[in-house]
Amino acid sequence: MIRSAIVILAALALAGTSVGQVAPERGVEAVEGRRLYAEDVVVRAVPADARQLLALTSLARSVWSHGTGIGVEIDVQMDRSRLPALQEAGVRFEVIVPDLAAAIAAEREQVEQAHTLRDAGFFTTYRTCEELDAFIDQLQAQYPQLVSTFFVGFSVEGRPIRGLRITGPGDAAARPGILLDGMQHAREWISPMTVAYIADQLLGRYETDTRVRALIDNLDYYIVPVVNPDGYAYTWTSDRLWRKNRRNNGDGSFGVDLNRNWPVQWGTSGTSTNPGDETFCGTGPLSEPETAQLAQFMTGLSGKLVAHIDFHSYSQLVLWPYSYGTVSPPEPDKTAVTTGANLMRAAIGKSAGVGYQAMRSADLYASSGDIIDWSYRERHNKAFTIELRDTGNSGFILPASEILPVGRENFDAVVAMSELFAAQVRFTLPEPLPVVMTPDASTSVRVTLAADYSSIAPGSAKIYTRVKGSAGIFTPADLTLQTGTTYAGPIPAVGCGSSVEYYFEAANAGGVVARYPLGAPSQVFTLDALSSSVVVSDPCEVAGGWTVGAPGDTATAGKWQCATPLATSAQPGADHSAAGVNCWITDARAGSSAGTYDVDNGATSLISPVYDLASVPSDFVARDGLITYWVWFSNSYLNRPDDVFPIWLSNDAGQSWSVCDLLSTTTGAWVQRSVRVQGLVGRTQNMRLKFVAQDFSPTSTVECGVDDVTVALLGCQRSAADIDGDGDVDLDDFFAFFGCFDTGGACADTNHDGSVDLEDFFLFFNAFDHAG
Ligand code: 0X9
Ligand code: ZN
Repeated sequence: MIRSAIVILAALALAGTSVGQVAPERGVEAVEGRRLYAEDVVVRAVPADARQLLALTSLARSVWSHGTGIGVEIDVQMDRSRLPALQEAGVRFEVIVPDLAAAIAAEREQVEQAHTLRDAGFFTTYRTCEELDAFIDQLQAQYPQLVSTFFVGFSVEGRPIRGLRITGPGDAAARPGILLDGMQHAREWISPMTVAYIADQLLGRYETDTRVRALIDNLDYYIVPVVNPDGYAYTWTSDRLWRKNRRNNGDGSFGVDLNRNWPVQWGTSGTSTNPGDETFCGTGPLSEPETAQLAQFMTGLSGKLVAHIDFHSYSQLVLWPYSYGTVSPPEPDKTAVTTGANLMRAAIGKSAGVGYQAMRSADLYASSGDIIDWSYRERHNKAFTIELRDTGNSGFILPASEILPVGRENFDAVVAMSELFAAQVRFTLPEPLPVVMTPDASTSVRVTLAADYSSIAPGSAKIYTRVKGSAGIFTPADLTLQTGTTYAGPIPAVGCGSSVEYYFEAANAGGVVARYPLGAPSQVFTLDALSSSVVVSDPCEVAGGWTVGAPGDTATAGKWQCATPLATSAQPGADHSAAGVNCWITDARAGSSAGTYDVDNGATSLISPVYDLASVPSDFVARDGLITYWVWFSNSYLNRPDDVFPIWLSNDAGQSWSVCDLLSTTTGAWVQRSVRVQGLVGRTQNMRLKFVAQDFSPTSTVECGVDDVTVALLGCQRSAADIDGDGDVDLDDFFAFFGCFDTGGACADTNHDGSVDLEDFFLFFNAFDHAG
């Protein structure tokens, strides 16, 4: 574990240096009324003691991370002339934004440029409050069946706070509601864009995406992109880095931190009673019209809301209550919010392989008066804060090119979270559902049931199945309780090439029935019965054919090697398989501690040989490809955001890649994972896998392993009567056989003995008879 080279190691703290003796504030010059921050940088540090913390906060022009503590990472904006003083105070720091003014100017140029283009998409650049309001109206006009707009109230300066409600046709009165809001903090420009993007996608996909349709038909979304319109306007006209609202505090200072103004433990932790401070909590709980009216709006929905996300930036985090102090909600809520947060984190990671971290809000830092504390405790919502990209390279000045990727990954999070909380009975999976089943053999699938504020009605837990394409009704079978709250349900045997459609159902003690997937029975899970024909079975005993390293790899230690791993608390002591001793592992050595030979300072890639999934044996009809592998993943230190383990799939020998799997939490064992190829990328003769181990933090320990990779075709044995090889036996085959038989053609040589005779005739008839 090597400390990043840009960290400046200051000399021993000089006794008696006063952090108060610094140059008078500079950089407040403005052009056209806008603050320039001409000399500012952003530094990141972990204060070792109270004195260093004081140095950091007192030298700062603005503290960018709003929880401060000894040993807690902090980003602060300061005039570069103050860096020597920081160094003198003994603070070890790194400069993460070397020229803030340039970053702001570049962003401004992009925004102005994009605004001159008539047909630029809405999400190609940041949009003003007026543009976001117009966007709400445009969505309403475009989807009048699904959207109605609402008005939350007026800001301090009299700007309207507006929202849109999305729900499907029919009576929405009984539908649970989900609230999404953004922009409590003015400088976090990515938040309203993300919230608007989610609204846009929910609507745009209603007609075509069955998951989204099921959500909108069963839920009632309330979406407020801009909670703090005054602060937001001010960041456009005057100060890009303004955080609070624009309350005139009467002492020459402006602004209340809206996310310190909510009534749970108001004014007690991580907040300031000094009006000039960035985290000023206001003169009382809900003293601000923005918070007071949003609270009133939420209360007015009287129990309809079940879940809530408050969007912020930056740090890539999914946070669950509480914020004010290190207490958790009582069960079952704690399990519900941690499940929700981890589910969102996983969904985000799957989108583009970017890691977010899930944790209790106060474990990041404690702050009171936070909206999610109130939303959870007073409105009983499963409430979350999402801190969007990035982790500090751009901070609040996130390039506009990130709007879409951030939108996409968070849209996926909202879909996952909505599905989890929409139903009264919650269904979760103890392991991924199977991706394929053996033909002619029954199997079972497992699901975990929980009922908030209630219990599962006895006898109500069922699995419904039917053969796909039969258009018949679903047949129920009991789910049987296995361990804890995990149930198993039977899937009947079907022949090769057939599929079973299924869904789960259960009622809570109140008799409210819920189904999983949410849109069942029009939306169902499908399990295909297919045989596999193994193409490659690689025990990973030798490195041959594999490639270690890819352009862009930055790891300086812990690179992949094919070897026998030596056990540490983070690394397995053996490969996975009984046969052989080697596997792929990120530096097999153990060293003096678990972190000695782990991955450090970036990513290391392992690329598989090329697999051929296009060539099919003549006695097999292929329908898909299946790649199965065993992996080990260890990620200490609270799973730092970037340190996920993505697995990528290519069908063009590595020219382009799609994420096909992602591990984000320590496995603690070798685990098997399976990926179906079709639907992700097409099946070609140029398939490759890429395993990317990454550790961006010098203080965390990451180890990854790969073993026993199996690549197979999925399909069915070709019937002797399938003359045309199209996978089914029908009249076409019947006529084709006779055509061949008449002329003695090889295609009628059913037994492949070189001659066409009566034996072939009987073999064909037997196979034809038994087919289908
Ligand atoms: O401090 C805040 O309000 C949020 N962070 S931000 O940088 N966007 O200002 C964090 C909200 C979650 N609350 C706590 N972690 N206490
Ligand atoms: Zn914020």
